Amino acid sequence: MTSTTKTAPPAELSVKRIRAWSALLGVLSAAVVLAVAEFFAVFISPASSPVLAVGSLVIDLAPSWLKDLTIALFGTNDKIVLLLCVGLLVLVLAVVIGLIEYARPSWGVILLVFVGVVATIAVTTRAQASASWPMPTVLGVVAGVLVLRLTMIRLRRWVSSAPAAPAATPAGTAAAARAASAQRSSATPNRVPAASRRDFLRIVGVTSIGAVLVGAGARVVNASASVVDAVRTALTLPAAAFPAPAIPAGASLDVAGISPIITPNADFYRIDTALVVPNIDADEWSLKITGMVENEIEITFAELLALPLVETAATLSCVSNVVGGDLVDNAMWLGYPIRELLARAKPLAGADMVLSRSIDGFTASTPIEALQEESRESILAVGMNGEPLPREHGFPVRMVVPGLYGYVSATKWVVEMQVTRFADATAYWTDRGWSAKGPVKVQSRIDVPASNASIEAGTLAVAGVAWAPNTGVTGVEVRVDSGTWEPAELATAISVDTWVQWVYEWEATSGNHIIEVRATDADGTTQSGDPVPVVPDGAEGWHRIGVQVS
Ligand SMILES: Nc1nc2c(c(=O)[nH]1)N[C@H]1C(S)=C(S)[C@@H](COP(=O)(O)O)O[C@H]1N2
Ligand SMILES: [Mo]
Repeated sequence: MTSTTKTAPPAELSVKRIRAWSALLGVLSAAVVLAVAEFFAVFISPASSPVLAVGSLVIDLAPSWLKDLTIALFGTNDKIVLLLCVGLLVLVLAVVIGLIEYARPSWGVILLVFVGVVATIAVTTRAQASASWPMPTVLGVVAGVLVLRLTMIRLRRWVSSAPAAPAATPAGTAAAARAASAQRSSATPNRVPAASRRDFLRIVGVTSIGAVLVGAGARVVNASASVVDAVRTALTLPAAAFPAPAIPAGASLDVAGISPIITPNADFYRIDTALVVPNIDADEWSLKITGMVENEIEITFAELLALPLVETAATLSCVSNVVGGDLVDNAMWLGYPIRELLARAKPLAGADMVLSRSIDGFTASTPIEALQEESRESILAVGMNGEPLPREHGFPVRMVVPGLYGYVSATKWVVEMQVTRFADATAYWTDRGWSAKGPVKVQSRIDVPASNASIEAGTLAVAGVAWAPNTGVTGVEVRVDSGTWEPAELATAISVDTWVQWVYEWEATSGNHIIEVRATDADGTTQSGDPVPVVPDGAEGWHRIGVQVS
């Protein structure tokens, strides 16, 4: 190496400098991979970021003697050592990728993609991984490949336009020198060296700054999300002072493909306006009751958990749920009755609405009586199916009001309840054309058979769920090909607040058939067959499917 520096005149680009730049472009591409992956992990899950996933995979795969040795050597710093090792490995790989890509175009890209595939496997094999988890890594690698290619093209242009470096190169750099001279001989001769150099430096500068800003910003967000996740995982909720009665033995029908009576958290539908799920430190959280009250009150998370909590099942549904849609689910919630808190705050006469506010500014307008009635278990929920609320479902605290659509009642990440009047305030979706009040309409859905299914003639279970939360479903009927409505068998509902499973034994004969369902609630309201769109206060109509029987 020494001879290059000694013998070369102050040429624009010595082989040594070309190699240094190539190595740097490898590092830059790796930085772009990580920054872009970190950025998309913000929207998917902090744990889908490839760096941590690779670290975790290494921990899983490392032989136990190595783990023991690391712990023996570094004690509780073993994780930091591991991350440093992964970081060092990434750096070395990045340098190699850059050098190879310059000497043998496309080989660096291939190595980068290969490393990307390994990282994607690491992400996909994490225990909690969902289908979307590989996306940040894949998008990161795509961006990294683009940057590697585009910067290399500009480096080559610069090299080819620069005055030739001296031929004298030590054996070790022969390949790079060959590549450089090959580049020169095929170069477009009319490029001005200064312009190509400027071009190259500009793309390197802009990409570096972008990668650092995006990567660091996204890392900070992901780190705080990880902290909240860790706090949430470590949290043990108190037992309910008023546990829910056992789920009735007859609540679940034995029909393959029917919606389970309790929706697992991972499958529970999610709707909100949050681009990034808010990260709330439960210790910092508090809820204020403000507005038209005698006593404004504030309650912390610890104070809330110390109160006698109730456990109650309730079906949540979205006003945007189309007939037959899946924006409806049922969970077992743990929380404290809102009526008790309102009683402490003492609403003033004339108040008819509570405007609840999320930490991210979303608001919902709930009729105050829906929160005060003894007959309705409206709660400030802290638990969902035996766990603290998942972050995306409102950790640490949300509202759950049986019988009202989510947009007027189920505020997640709730931090304020302002007692007011419908005449004086409007909520987020009301300002966007939706109704100020949103009682849930009685609805029913066919889960099996699937729409357009091809089935064999014979006895067949047509089954699904029906719901009219806070009222209860008293009957479900099915009809085939616009024939007479036949009663379906109802399972035992957990309560009037939850959906109920139903099944209808159908003698399927060959041919194409239309199956429809309708439910009746405890007030005697039967679903109307006239279709009504979701805007402004919820869809109406019968769920209808077609099947081919052979
Ligand atoms: N903070 C906040 N809370 C919110 C919303 C929102 O956008 N932001 N959406 C509401 C709507 S429209 C519905 S249907 C329910 C959905 O709750 P889930 O995501 O837990 O199913 O949350 C409600 N609470
Ligand atoms: Mo909704």
